[in-house]
Amino acid sequence: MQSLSVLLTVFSAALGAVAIPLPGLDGKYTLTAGGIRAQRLWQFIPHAAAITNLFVKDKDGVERDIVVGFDNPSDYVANAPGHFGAVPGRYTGRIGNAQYTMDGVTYNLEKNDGNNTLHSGTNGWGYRKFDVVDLSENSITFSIHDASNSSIGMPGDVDGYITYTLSEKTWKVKMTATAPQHMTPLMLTQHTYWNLDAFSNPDTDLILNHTYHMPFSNRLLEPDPNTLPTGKIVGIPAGDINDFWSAPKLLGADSKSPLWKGNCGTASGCEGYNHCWVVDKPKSDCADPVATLSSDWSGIKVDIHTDEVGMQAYSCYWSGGDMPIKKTQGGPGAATNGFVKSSGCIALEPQDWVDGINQSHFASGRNKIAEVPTRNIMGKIWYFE
Ligand SMILES: *[C@@H]1O[C@H](CO)[C@@H](O)[C@H](O)[C@H]1NC(C)=O
Ligand SMILES: *[C@@H]1O[C@H](CO)[C@@H](O)[C@H](O)[C@H]1NC(C)=O
Ligand SMILES: *[C@@H]1O[C@H](CO)[C@@H](O)[C@H](O)[C@H]1NC(C)=O
Ligand SMILES: CC(=O)N[C@H]1CO[C@H](CO)[C@@H](O)[C@@H]1O
Repeated sequence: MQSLSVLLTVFSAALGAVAIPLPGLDGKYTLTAGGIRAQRLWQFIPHAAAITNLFVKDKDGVERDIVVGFDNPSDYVANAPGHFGAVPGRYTGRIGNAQYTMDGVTYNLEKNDGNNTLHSGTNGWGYRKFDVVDLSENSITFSIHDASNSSIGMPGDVDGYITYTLSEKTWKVKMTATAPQHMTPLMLTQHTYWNLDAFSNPDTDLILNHTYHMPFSNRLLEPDPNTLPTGKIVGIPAGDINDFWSAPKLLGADSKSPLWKGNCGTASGCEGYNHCWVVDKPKSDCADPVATLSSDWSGIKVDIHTDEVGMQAYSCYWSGGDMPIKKTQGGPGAATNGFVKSSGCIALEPQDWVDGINQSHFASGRNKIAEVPTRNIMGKIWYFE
């Protein structure tokens, strides 16, 4: 079985300025690893430091582009709210009632998700063009200078660096962010949406027949009707709709349950998943993935390793059918009508606990997000064999 493994670690690095290399004619930066392919193995764009294409061979040796996105880089700009393959920042996820209090000062944010703030508002990192400050055959580093209050209500400059590095069987993502001037909310993630069949399965173009497993996650942040954590951390009994810990389970295993609709937000009737699970990983199990997504049809598997304490998974309920799939996806005989459907993909986002900036009681000092001026985020390793 092909497999991908993702490792999340903490790094600290500062990079000097270098000449900015240009992308290819298609507007994308193309990296190759280990000489497996001459071209097009993995592609990235400066908008949101996003990954656009990721080709791996399925169990029959056919190459599949297993990440969701667009052919044309300009479509990532037009569809920025979706954060396709992107790095949201400087504070990913929702902040309740678009405000938080830090050192006795209340800061007001942009309400871009009902009454809440999502991914730092409409000038968050997912809406911005990064610089490319380093490029080699198998590695690319993006940088962003996020000036104070350019995400409204977030004080102090932040400098961020995102490095993607490939080896023959791995993909690693290193994220660093530094706020030298002021305490500020800092939380990053990598926001890739997956369909491990590349929409080419003739029987289904949905994600519901993918298998998912999170062995260390038998608790989650209880969502309110608008998918904001209530502040309660609830246990997940074996057999529950949100149980992916007791055994690997098809993502659609409970799609006929009356609980399916509204499970990820009763206000919207969101069907499926959009939750932040708690990752309770014992140190002794540090080599094990915290999440595994796989598809029997393609035989492709993604293992995610992380030392973050949360795993957000969103099963694409709002993919309403108006987003065309890429030309590199949807092979002959595919079930798809050419568009990503609701429940057609899943975003997996290793990150800290959502709204921790506003939940002082969250365990293990999660509210320290406001107090730690440097927050280094994640690395991923993928491998396939
Ligand atoms: C936003 O807050 C206002 C005032 O409290 C309330 O009337 C409204 O229903 C809220 N909207 C949502 C989507 O929760
Ligand atoms: C941040 O920007 C908003 C919108 O432009 C403005 O209303 C607010 O006063 C600014 N805050 C600070 C501290 O400059
Ligand atoms: C989903 O997978 C099951 C086996 O795990 C198979 O019986 C079923 O036909 C599949 N459904 C689709 C729509 O592919
Ligand atoms: C700890 C804390 O500041 N909690 C706040 C989170 O946001 C809600 C909604 O704005 C407030 O009511 C809480 O006081």
